[in-house]
Amino acid sequence: MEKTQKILTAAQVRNKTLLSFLFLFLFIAASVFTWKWLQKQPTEQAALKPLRKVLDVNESIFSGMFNSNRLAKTYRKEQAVSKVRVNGNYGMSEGFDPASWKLTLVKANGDSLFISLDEIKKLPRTEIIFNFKCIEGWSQVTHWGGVRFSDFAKKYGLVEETQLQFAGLRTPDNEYYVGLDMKSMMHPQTLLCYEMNNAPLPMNQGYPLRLIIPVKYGVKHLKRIGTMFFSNSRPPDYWYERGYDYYCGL
Ligand SMILES: Nc1nc2c(c(=O)[nH]1)N[C@H]1C(S)=C(S)[C@@H](COP(=O)(O)O)O[C@H]1N2
Ligand SMILES: [Mo]
Repeated sequence: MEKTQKILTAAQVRNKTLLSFLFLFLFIAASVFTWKWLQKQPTEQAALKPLRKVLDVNESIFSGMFNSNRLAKTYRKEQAVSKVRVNGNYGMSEGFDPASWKLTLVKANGDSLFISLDEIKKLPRTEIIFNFKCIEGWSQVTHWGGVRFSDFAKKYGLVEETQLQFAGLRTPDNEYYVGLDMKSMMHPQTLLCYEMNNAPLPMNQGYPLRLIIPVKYGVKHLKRIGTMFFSNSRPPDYWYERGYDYYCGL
């Protein structure tokens, strides 16, 4: 078959060109308008309100899809790095006395339990080697040991507590704090962690106890847990207050 070529007149070429430029102009104008409009919007938790709305909608979609049986990919021991990056030192203040540390566990009725590291070490020990991801864009395969939060909850009779929607964690000096949805806390790969690479957790990695929660980005893996509490409303969250997503799911 022979191809028929349409020959455009000079006037037609001019019209098409004008139309193209018109579309380009409209597109740029709309972008500038949207950008200016966005800048004028109020903020909510340090994020512009419309953007915060997008984060919240994403959260409701992804938390609705959350499946506790879906596990993060795990690796072999040899794949774990020996030089583990240290990132984020909020709440890791100098005056900390590890010898007098106990985990403060605030029960739903307001009573507190004070639990030593030795007691935590008596609970069933488990390990995980997974790819630790920070929202800054780096990731590392790392190896951790500790007790599953779900086993810990069983041992300490946290029945009422684990029916609440959130857990809140904070450092002993209250400088760094995170909030976590209970489904992610009860996920089988979520650990109260006291070992790294088969050795006690180093001080700068959160000694004596940190959270390891592979279904979340690094920000939520709070180092040096001081207090843990439970609630039906979102506990305060350090990076959420500075404009980041609350959920931070992977
Ligand atoms: N107490 C405390 N925990 C924290 C942080 C922090 O600043 N302070 N930073 C978080 C962030 S952003 C990341 S990526 C991981 C880094 O863990 P690492 O230092 O063991 O690599 O810790 C998280 N836990
Ligand atoms: Mo991070």
